[in-house]
Amino acid sequence: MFREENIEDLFNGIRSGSRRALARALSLIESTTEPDRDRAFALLELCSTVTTVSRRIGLTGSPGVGKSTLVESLGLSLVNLGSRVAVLAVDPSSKRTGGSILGDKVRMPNLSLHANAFVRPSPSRLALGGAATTTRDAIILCEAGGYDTILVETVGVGQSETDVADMVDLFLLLVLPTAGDDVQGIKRGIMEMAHALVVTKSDLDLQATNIAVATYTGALRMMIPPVEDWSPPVVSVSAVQGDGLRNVLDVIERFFADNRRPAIDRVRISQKTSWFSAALQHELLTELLRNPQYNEIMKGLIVKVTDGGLPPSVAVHQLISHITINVSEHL
Ligand SMILES: Nc1nc2c(ncn2[C@@H]2O[C@H](COP(=O)(O)OP(=O)(O)OP(=O)(O)O)[C@@H](O)[C@H]2O)c(=O)[nH]1
Ligand SMILES: [Mg+2]
Repeated sequence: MFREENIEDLFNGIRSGSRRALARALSLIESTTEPDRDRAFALLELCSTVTTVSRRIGLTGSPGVGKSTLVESLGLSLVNLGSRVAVLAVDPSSKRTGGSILGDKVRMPNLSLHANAFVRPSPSRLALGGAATTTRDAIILCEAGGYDTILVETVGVGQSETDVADMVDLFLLLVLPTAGDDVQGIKRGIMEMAHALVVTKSDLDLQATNIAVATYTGALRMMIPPVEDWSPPVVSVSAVQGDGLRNVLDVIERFFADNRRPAIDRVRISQKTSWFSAALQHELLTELLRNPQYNEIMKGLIVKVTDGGLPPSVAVHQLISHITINVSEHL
């Protein structure tokens, strides 16, 4: 559907800051047709030549905790401070094909009207490389468009938090001011991944908020921080009233201070390595399933595994042997 458009023109459009061009480019990388995929890869290669010093910030937390509301007020503060802000949503756990439900959840009416903001509610469909891969590519496109701050909202539960933590620099975990009981409810793993905890909706109950901040601060002290030179702070905010927004902005400023850039860059390099492995695994499996010959062999092996008592490890080994023989014949 994008065949008529010249990729260099699209790239130049993105570079010139056109939101329309960026939106079209994001649809292109979500497309699953073969010609579109080739064009998307060409575009991504062009975009990866652009270096933008950026801040990639992920926000996660249970449904309704206040992620979108905070993203919107934070985004507005950041554009007023001179940043260009792009908002993306990721839902790697989602299997649905339309983006309307997700779109409803990340609307942000005020921020999306701002000239220096770009809000992309959702991938329009689950792309071939998986939603996480598409979001990573989307970050590259937004940065090529000169967006220096990328806010990624996690939508959906499950694996998504881990996926998002692996694609951003600063990972924020949002929690409700219900203190005590909640600390038990939040998975330790996700708390250990967070670079900061944000207690939301402080306007609802200031006392509960203060207790929550103290409780979470205590809980974090017992945990290993995700990076060496950073102890995760706990801050509170009312995104609706704006109280405490300064606290979150301070965390962002401190985290992205110039002297922390080398550490951030090192993390980005290791993220790229795991991104490569994840994308490779995904693509290899997709290719394998698409190939009729291997598909047949696989079906036969599955029957042997389920009915014939063939151990799965042996079956995998047999399949891999077929592939390596085939590859070496083609060399
Ligand atoms: N009182 C109060 N309500 C808030 C605040 N922030 C968000 N809310 C409300 O909480 C509800 C959920 O907010 P969202 O921002 O949509 O939460 P979310 O985490 O993005 O939700 P999902 O995307 O569905 O997981 C909405 O009704 C908001 O108006 C706040 O600071 N104070
Ligand atoms: Mg939301």
